[in-house]
Amino acid sequence: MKKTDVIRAILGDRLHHSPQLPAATAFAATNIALCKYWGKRDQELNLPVTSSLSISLGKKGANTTLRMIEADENVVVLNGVTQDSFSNFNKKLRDYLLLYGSHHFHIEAESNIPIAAGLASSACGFAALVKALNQLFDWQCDSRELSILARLGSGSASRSIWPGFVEWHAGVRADGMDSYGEMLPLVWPDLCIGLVILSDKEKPISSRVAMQRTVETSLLYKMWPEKVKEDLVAIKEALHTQDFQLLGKTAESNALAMHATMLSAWPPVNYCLPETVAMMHKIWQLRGEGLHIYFTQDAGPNLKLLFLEKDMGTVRMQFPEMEIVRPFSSSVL
Ligand code: 2P0
Repeated sequence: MKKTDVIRAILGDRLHHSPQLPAATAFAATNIALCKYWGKRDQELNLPVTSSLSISLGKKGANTTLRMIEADENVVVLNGVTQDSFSNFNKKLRDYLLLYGSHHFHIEAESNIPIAAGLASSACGFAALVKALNQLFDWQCDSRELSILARLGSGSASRSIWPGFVEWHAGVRADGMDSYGEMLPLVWPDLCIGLVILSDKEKPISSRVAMQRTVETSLLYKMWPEKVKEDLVAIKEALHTQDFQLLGKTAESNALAMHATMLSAWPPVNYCLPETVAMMHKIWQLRGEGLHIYFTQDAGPNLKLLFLEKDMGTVRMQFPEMEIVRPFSSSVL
């Protein structure tokens, strides 16, 4: 099945709407997975092997303004800088927008997430773009449909349609109509996420390539669906009972298990730098001394810290360069 088949099935005749507004603007927060998405059952539609669960980062994300233009190509402006039409960023957008027809757009994207922090900029980028398209063409899609459309751009974008805690259901259908993000009706006001940037170098291997290699060659990957199943139950219990230690332990263990599947792929994939490992040891030492702090790691060397507001002062002293996000108060400290 192709992406265009899915888009036709969702939009039907609405695919032929002309713009109903001169321009449309939409925001989507970026998200960090507490239980990770690693591996696809369908590469074309970005259908995952397992479900995953994330937290959206409040006001940290992408704000995208879209208008249709009479031109031979899109004009893409990212944080005030017009992008080269041959850039990867431009190509990804062009390929995605072509799925909806041969129109061209002026796209202005503003992102307030730290550059190169490994904060899934494609997740909030595609989610904001889909929301803006929905408004511009007055498709009146619901959040489930928007999540499916965003997934076609990037898997993790399916979760960025929503704020708060979001579960992306893996689904079983070949057309992916049951594979979408859904917000969990839970809040955790004193939950803090610390963003620590250890390196801003481009990652050596894209997550798309790394996850496929892991699925194809890692013996440990066979255990990954079982691990996710257990972790999803534990994380949901932790969220319902506000058991921070259960949340932190499960999220950290899930991230480490994901990286273990990559290390056992061939050729091996290792996103850690020496600084990453040193920081893990520092976190484990602080935890040994009684501080309730945990980490998670995505497809890059930077760690994201999980802790509660009561420990913010101590954590900040240990990691002075860290940016702190409180997803439920939407304020950046
Ligand atoms: C996640 N990551 O759950 C996992 C953990 C990275 C590590 O989703 O190929 O950019 O576009 O579907 O969504 C990053 O992968 O990959 C990702 P595609 P995506 O957040």
